[in-house]
Amino acid sequence: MKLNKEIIGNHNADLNSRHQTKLQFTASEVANTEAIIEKLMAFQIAIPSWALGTGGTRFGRFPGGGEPRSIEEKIEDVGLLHKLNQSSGAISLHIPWDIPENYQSIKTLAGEHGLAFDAVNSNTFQDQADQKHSYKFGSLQNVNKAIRKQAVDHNIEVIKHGVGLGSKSLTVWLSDGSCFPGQLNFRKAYQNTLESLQEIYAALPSDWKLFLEYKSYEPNFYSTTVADWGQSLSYVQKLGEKASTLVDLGHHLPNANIEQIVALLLMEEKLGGFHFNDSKYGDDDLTAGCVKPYQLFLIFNELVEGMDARGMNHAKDLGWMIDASHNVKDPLEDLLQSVEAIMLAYAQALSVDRKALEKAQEENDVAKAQEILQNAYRTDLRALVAEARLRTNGALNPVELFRKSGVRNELIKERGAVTVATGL
Ligand SMILES: [Mn+2]
Repeated sequence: MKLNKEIIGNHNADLNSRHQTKLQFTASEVANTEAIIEKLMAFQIAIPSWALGTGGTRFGRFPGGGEPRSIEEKIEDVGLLHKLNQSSGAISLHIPWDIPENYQSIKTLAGEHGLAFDAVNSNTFQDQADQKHSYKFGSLQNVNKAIRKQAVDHNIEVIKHGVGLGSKSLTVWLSDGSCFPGQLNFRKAYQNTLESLQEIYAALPSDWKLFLEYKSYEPNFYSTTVADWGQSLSYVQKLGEKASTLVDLGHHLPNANIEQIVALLLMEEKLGGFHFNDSKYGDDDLTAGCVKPYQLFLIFNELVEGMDARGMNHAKDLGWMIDASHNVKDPLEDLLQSVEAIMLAYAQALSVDRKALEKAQEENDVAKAQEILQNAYRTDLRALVAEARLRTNGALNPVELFRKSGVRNELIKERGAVTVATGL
């Protein structure tokens, strides 16, 4: 199903006068609204192919209707999101859940929806039906060289699929680790992993990047071989300049200072990309900004400051992706909410009075520094995010239009009430 321009135009016409009132008020409160709107218009967040269907837990899964059954339908769903918010112009594929058979036709379809292919993701945390060796005791770290080679070959195959689609980066997340003390020699596990990563790195095209994602625990509960940003940094520094660390917001131990991690990785020129989500306890994969919106703002505050310090292009120089799962919400509504929360946090960070903050820091004026940050966070900038959508022919209120135009019912009619998207 395709939302046409007329439907979006009518929706915007209905909401426009209220929107203009809010926008004028915001412009009277914030100094640089035009510059912020322009940056928001350029900013794109990749949607992962595995987040378009209902997720689940190890206890159960309660699928919704009209979920995408193929890579083509996943592209159509991301196309719908992009049409609504004009900020979801890329899709991140997961191999082997989404193996493209005909690169050209998939690329053409994505092009019709205005989508690019973001990072491709490998999977050595599950065993596939046609696979010779099991990853039960790890993949790139495995004590068995034949298993390590199988995992390396899989990653190289993922790169080939990515090249076919025009992707420019590979994200590696490893579940490797151990469940019990004594199970693993940590040093040997590190060395095996490094050697395996070096083989994958050697297969990267010259204009590609490798993102090494870390996660503190789960599925292994005693040790994880790439468990935190320090361990990821240690690997990517040894690999070379095409390798960098990927920060997934849900992959930290409770109360970790993620904004500080981000600032230091940027300083070291080793921050490659992001997986946005939110959490209360662990890797909850909740909607971005739904539990800790102030933390999301503080992270963006460091990103904007750090990228500007290095003269980086906000929209292009880092990989921005969502990594979330939806157990009880419509996945498309949830993704629209995540993108909105990310755009809002970015807008708030852009509105921070940098000169005043620097002055307060230099003078050890702690109360003033807090005032500056909280003022930016507490000023309602939703009208700026909406205005960026309006100017790019998106919808003023994407979730409302998604509901009112009956998109989900149309998808159920097309695809059926009982469909299961590939993935988690
Ligand atoms: Mn992730």
